[in-house]
Amino acid sequence: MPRSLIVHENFLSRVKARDLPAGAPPTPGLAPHEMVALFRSQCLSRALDRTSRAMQKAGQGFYTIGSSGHEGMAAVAHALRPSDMAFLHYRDAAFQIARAAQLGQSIARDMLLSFASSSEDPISGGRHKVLGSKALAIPPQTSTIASHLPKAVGAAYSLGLARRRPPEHRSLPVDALVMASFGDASANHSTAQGAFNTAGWTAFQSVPLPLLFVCEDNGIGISTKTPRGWIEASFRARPGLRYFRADGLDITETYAVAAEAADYVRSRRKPAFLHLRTVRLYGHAGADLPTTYLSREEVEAEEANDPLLHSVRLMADAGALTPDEALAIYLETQERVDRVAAEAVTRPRLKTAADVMASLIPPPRPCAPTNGPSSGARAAAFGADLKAMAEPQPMSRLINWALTDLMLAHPEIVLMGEDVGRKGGVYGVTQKLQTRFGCDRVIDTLLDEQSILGLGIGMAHNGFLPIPEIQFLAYLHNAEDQIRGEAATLPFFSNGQYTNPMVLRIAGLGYQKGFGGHFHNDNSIAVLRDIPGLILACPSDGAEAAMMLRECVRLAREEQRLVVFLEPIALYPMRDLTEEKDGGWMRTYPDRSRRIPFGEIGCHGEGQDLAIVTFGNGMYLSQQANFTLRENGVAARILDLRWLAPLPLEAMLEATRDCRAVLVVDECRRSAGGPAEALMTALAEAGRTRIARVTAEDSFIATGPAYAATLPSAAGIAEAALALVRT
Ligand SMILES: Cc1ncc(C[n+]2csc(CCOP(=O)(O)OP(=O)(O)O)c2C)c(N)n1
Ligand SMILES: [Mg+2]
Repeated sequence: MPRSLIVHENFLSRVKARDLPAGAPPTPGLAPHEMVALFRSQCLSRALDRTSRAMQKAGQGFYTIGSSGHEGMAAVAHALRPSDMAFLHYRDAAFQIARAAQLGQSIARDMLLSFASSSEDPISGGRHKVLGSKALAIPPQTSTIASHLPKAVGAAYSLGLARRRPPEHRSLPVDALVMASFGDASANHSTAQGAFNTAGWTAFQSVPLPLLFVCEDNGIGISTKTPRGWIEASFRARPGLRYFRADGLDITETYAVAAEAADYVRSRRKPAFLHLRTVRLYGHAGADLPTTYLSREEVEAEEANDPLLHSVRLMADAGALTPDEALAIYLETQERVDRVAAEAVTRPRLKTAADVMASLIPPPRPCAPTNGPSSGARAAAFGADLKAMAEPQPMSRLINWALTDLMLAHPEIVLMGEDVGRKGGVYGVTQKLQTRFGCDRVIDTLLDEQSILGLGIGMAHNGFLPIPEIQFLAYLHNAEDQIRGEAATLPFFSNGQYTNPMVLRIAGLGYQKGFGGHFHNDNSIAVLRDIPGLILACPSDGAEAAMMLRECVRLAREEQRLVVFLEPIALYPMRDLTEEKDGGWMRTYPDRSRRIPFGEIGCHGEGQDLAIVTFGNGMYLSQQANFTLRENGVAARILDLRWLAPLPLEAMLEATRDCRAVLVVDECRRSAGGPAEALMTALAEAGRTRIARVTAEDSFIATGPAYAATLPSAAGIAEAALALVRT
């Protein structure tokens, strides 16, 4: 017999026999009608679990991870306000149901539509069985363990800043708190540990962070037990994080302790950790049989502690409801859910690729028009730099000025990253910005890339426009799930209702002379190119960088896009093109009104013998190679792709149509997801035959004299170009 049926039969027979589990008397705090309301939420959660399994069996439901045993979360919801943003553990159906009840809504049908993957599912539009609701301030979660915790820290941080500087698209009330729940095994994940540490680190400095962590401790993660006492031992005394503990099987105690914790978090504006004991009924998920790794006695002991049975006892003790009345609610809830489910499975489902992909790209949002800063505000911010604007400058300086103008124009922009503030960045790109805009808007974060990205995502949830920085591309990789798994999927799984627009600046790519080796010269962008919906921009000179950055901010601010702005480190200080002091790679600051539209490529020259298609450092090297080509009578044009994801393939084909040959120059690795692969494919598919490519080797980058040995060179480009035109 399936465990779900055993638990159900147990409930019926034990309630009928008044054989209820022992426990403490009700903790005062909940009125009788509140207890009954919470019990109703618990019953609905339980019924939905059972129905989801039945739906799956009938081929009408597709995902059955359940909440049975965790229904005490209804009492946590009751202790919070429905506007407190909640990033939920996947077992928190009871929380969502109880929150809906706070607003007088029933959410059963919505959730059944989600189980049925119906396109009418209000949260994901049929893309996943997720908890979530825009009206209930519950963003949908991916199933990646703990990955929602860094952004919960970010959202909580945003509350303090929003008090001082409310952004135009603010979504959270001034006195809100943020809640994030997770399992006991998840608490060990490095992502979770990073979030606890960041919360503690922040609170330790008395920076406001109204964040309630809720650990639902059922003692196990799939089949691996959490050592007894581990959660309490590790969280009882963490700096900056107040520990609370409650028995999640008892709704009255859970409510009382959660209310106390919420009050602490809200009034002190400090983070707390609520440790809630729960049980896990039915095993981990649909196909999991707990008896294959736990003894029958262990499984039965958990089942004997069914929280619904505890609620029946507590309500009887409090005189709120008799066991027979409780039983009637349980049965009638199940009947109602079955009835609604029978209708939900008849609703339409997603069918085509276009249906599925409709929410990959978030909808635009209206933004208040801005005329930009007054000349007085600019003069005050730029100071002596204003004069220097008439002179050609290297890229790092022009990016700094573009950031300054953007921050003057858009008060909701906030920068965050390691060393971006006081030091002004490793390469000085963010120099003076903290002096210009204050510590609130240029945040020196702690050293944790997941926390930096989580801060950005969380702040975007509350209407800020984050511009986080990752110090070097190689260090994106230990945090990339925050972009790949979280930021990029949010519009998709919320049917465009939740977004986290941002412009993520990353210093990257190779060619730094005498510095770094691989970890400071990472030339792989494969992990950014394959993320649906993400825009990847890469400028090649300072003026382009300024104009592209403006477009990136517009894309994030107005179109809610997730944008990565990849800054070629080696070109930051570049002044000369071919000879010392020729100043050939410096540019003057383009007027504030000038932007380069998304998808527009750059075209240098009109030669028809050859088109060189490239980007970033490849632009610089190809311009050098062009001198050799001209000497050899080859008329070339050089195309700057600028946008590496999605690649502007149509524009590239159009711009090379009248050229006799096309050479792709790609500083990424030859067979590792660099743009050249897609470009060569597009050219071949378009019937172009005289095509070739120059790429980096499939290698990491060395330090010292061989720093560029594995990368395309100007000489190599010229050689490949001449070979191609002479074929
Ligand atoms: C990063 C990541 N690794 C592995 C998994 C697979 N997985 C899903 S749930 C789970 C166990 C989680 O246990 P716990 O946090 O205690 O939550 P519970 O299911 O017990 O409520 C694992 C390993 C995952 N979803 N994400
Ligand atoms: Mg667990």
